[in-house]
Amino acid sequence: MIDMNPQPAASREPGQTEPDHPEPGERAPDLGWPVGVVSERLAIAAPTLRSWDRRHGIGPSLRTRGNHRRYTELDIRRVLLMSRLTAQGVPAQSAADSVLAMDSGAIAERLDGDRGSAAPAEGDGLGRVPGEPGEPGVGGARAGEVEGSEQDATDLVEAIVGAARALDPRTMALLYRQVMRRRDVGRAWVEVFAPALRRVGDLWEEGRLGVQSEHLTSELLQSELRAVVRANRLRVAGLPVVLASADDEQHHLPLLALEAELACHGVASLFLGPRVPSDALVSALRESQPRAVFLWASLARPQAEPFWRDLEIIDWPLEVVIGGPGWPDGIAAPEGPVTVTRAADFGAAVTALVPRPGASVG
Ligand code: B12
Repeated sequence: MIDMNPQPAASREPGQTEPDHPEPGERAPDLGWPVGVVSERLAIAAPTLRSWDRRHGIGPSLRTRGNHRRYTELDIRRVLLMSRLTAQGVPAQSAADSVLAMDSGAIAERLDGDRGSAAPAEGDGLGRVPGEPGEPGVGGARAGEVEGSEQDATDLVEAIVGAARALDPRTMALLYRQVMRRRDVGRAWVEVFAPALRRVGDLWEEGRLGVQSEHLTSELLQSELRAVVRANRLRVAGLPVVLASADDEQHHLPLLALEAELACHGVASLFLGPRVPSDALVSALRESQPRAVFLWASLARPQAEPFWRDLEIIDWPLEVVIGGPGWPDGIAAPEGPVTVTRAADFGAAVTALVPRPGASVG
């Protein structure tokens, strides 16, 4: 969390001087805060602070006699607002222009209004980054951390869509981490990632955003979700659940979200990914003999396809869980020990795939 009010700083007039190097851990000198302290306090990399100063005029208004930068509290608030605006997809120069046009009252008002939709932390100095090893069930908020609010989720969706339109991978990655710091994988997917993807898809359909933005959004999300899987790899055990997208189906982000969530539950997956030919899937099932397989389809599938008939050779109890808007109604399970159920949402799929007595799908 960003501490907005640690110790008061500037109580002298601009131009007054003080020793250049305060002792480590010492209170800020009266003149203001050095760049390293501001960097640590706001979790913004020092080179970024220097660049905002040099290029956009968002920096320290004071200098020591030795020409070292010193930030006043107002300078720090300007930086904080700059970081929020850029995180929301506002180009740096426009963000700087807005910030510099505001007086201290307007800045304070804006920052107060933004509370609860805090800017993403820069660097990895703040809180958990998905993929950090050593925590059980890594992939969600730490105990004691404030959970993301509904407003926060709406702002994050908008900010992610803004970063997609601006083709800004850095901001997008920071936003994804911000989402994952405050939520477990399931909530992150349902509250932020899926709504952001749907918005991106709608904008693409309306011709208001290029497919390159869609690619960027999904590529970076894949790395974030995979980081959760990596961090939990040593915990997973047991027979894997097979995760695959239907034949010719390129969409597979829901599989990645499921793999991450299952990993947090200690459930192993055999992740086959997008466009798995039906015959290859059936072979994989025969070789691995899983208790369950999850199949995703975003694009419309035919009512009858050979896959369902091919399942007749399965001779152990296999639960086939289908998800996604592409599956038609009324898919019938073949004769034998295979059951077919439809998961209407992410939670239903998790319930069906995590072994728990009496689990059912919606
Ligand atoms: C990212 C994306 C891509 C990426 C895929 C990257 C990847 N690795 O997955 C790329 C750029 C490659 C791509 C390609 C294409 N895409 Co595309 N894509 C999307 C996008 C933005 C997100 C896909 C996604 O993950 N959706 C999953 C969730 C977020 O959305 P949902 O399915 O609507 O969710 C519903 C339920 O499924 C449920 N739900 C949500 N999450 C979960 C999770 C689980 C586990 C469960 C069970 C349920 C569930 O809740 C929702 C209902 O309330 C969608 C937009 C969209 N609305 O989905 C378009 C979208 C799916 N794509 C679309 C199209 C047309 C294509 C292309 C055909 C474009 C083209 N001409 O090349 C190709 C597909 C080629 C192919 N053979 O598959 C259309 C499909 C329209 C249709 N129904 O036919 C969509 C809907 C965009 C649009 N609005 O028009 N795409």
